[in-house]
Amino acid sequence: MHSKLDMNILVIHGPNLNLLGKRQPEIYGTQTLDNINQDLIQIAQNQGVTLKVFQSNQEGKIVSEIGNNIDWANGILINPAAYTHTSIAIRDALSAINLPVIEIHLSNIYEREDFRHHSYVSPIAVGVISGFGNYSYELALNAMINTLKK
Ligand code: CA2
Repeated sequence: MHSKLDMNILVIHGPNLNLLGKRQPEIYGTQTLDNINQDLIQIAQNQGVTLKVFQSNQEGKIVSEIGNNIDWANGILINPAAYTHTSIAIRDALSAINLPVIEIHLSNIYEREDFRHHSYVSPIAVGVISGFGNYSYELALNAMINTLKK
């Protein structure tokens, strides 16, 4: 039995992450997005936390999902994928809702191409977790729960 923490966390996966486990396993691992989501839901349930999970390949849909959860979410975990490096719109949506955000990457974006070294999201995030494969998500969820407990 676990007491309810009364925390709602929105998890957003950006473009192409639906391909996880199906393409380029040497970079992104063999776990599918469904596996990752199931693990997160399990951890959340054990701690009495409610998760909502969303994936889109479209920038505007991600912007809308952020805005639509303004009254529901207490925190946001986001792997913006390639939009990390391009999207002022996603950064603005995250700033506008004024909730703690943790940016997640499966790969270590700093050991990769130069264009991946800049993130529009990092300056407005409470923290960034990059380079631990699917474990990056688990670390981020625990970090968010810890942040919201304070
Ligand atoms: O390391 C990460 O999590 C990234 O956010 C992944 C993005 C990339 O653009 C970022 O620079 C770093 C790419 C996600 C694409 O995911 C795929 C998964 C399987 C097969 C192909 C792409």
